[in-house]
Amino acid sequence: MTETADEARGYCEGVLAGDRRQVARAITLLESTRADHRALGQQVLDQLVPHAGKAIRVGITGPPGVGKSSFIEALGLRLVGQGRRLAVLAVDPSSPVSGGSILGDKTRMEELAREPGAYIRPSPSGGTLGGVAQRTREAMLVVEAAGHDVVLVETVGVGQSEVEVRAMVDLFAVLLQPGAGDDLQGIKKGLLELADVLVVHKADGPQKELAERTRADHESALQLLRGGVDGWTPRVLTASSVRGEGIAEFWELVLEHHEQQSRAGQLERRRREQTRAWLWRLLEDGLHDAFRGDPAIAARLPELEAAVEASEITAPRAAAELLRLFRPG
Ligand SMILES: Nc1nc2c(ncn2[C@@H]2O[C@H](COP(=O)(O)OP(=O)(O)O)[C@@H](O)[C@H]2O)c(=O)[nH]1
Ligand SMILES: [Mg+2]
Repeated sequence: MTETADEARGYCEGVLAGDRRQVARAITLLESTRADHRALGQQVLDQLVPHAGKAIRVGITGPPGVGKSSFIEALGLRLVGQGRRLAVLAVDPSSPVSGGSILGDKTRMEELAREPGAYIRPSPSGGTLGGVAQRTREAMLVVEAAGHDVVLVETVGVGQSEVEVRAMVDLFAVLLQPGAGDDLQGIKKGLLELADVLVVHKADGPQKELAERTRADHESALQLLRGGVDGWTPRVLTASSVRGEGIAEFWELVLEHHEQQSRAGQLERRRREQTRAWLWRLLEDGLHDAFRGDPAIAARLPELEAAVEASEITAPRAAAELLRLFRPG
């Protein structure tokens, strides 16, 4: 017990000193499937949490190939150039255990990865989306405790992962292709509703004009969709990572949003709600697992499922009976 406490303290000291190796090791503990590793990881987290929470948390999503990694690298290099310490985390539930991930294509962030002020962590591999997102939340607390003052979370905007990421960041940015919305390749309305900032990316070369039109189209659409919610009107801008355009403007918007939301007390509210939602997510997952693992439930469930399917009993009645049988602990 004291041995573990000592071990946990060792990790914490390393993380708080900004030691990248200890940061990586602490996150690995939290991602581990071994119960003892996770228990130690949670002890480390307990001690780190008071030091976390000071970063600006930004989520970046968009369809595959829109240039998320390129944009993050361009932005990241700019930020470390300003003396900021940046962490990039990824949420990619589809990544195979082989290590493939949306950040797996290292070539694109090679330059950023070499910067001492930047820490890049690929997505935890395997597990459910919920599990992957939980690990990323924990990793975020670790990198914040290590003194990173900007955390960028990259995810692919094709499923539900963007909802998970939106629930852990202060500002959520969606990258679009020039011409998005003109056809079926356009992003879903649901994704637009999550966006605090939209970036029409690859606004360069022959696509520049189209990008500008896409920007104008989305600007009016977005104001109708989300005008004034939490005091922030979503903004749309164009950018090109290749040409380095729109990157500074994007960061200015992030700072403007941060300042405005802090002043209104909205930032704190958003984070408190996010933390409470995280608790409920964990409770729901835990209850679900306990229910599935309960012997009394396991003995009765197949029969009641069959009875519900055959309309011999209503679903509400079957659920009520099963919940009565459920005696966790
Ligand atoms: N024209 C143009 N191409 C870009 C830009 N940024 C990235 N790309 C290209 O788009 C492709 C996908 O980029 P990547 O960053 O891996 O996209 P991700 O899948 O969204 O992370 C690559 O071939 C990049 O070279 C840009 O600003 N302009
Ligand atoms: Mg990528």
